[in-house]
Amino acid sequence: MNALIVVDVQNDFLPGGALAVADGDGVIPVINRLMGEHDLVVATQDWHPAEHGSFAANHPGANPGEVIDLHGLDQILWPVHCVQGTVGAEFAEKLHAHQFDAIFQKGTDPEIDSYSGFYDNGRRKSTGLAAWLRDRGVTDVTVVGLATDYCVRFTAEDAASEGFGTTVRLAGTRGVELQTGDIAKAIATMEARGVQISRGQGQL
Ligand code: VGL
Ligand code: ZN
Repeated sequence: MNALIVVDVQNDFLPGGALAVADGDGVIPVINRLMGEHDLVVATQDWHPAEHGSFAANHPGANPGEVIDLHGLDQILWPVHCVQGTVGAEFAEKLHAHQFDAIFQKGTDPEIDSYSGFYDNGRRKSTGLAAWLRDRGVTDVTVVGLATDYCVRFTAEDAASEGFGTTVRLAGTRGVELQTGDIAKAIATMEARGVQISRGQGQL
């Protein structure tokens, strides 16, 4: 059994959103097509409370892009994004979300961020995604969505470390690229950690 993991294809990560990823909406037609080629489709949804510690606005004097220590972990500060219940947190309108078999929300604990769909950044709590996949006999996963250098990367690395045959389809991903080269570095790190990279057409 294989599953497509659709990472954070939410309005705030699309052009015009609070944490817009360049050409973020370019992943939508690719992902809609890939849904039909997989046995199961699961989505992750970045789902923060307004008081989330990853928001620069919650740290007086701090700006997005700065790194702080958040309860013992390095945390990049982001603009306020994907707040629970807001339009920005909803899945992209053109995404075929009715085809999702399950949705795993993450980033709900204000004290810790969660880039991976499997675990928070401190690996303290699981979302239940690995067990959900295993219970259904899934052995292989394809990871797509936003953003290549954050949530796609960490989700794919955790999938590989959980023992799933893991492929990232680059045509179905776009990255933040806070610094030039971040996407290329993320791809190299994923590969070094056992993730297969499917280049096809698309970014890099
Ligand atoms: C993401 C930064 C903050 C992502 C989520 O989905 O890649 N990046 N929250
Ligand atoms: Zn977030």
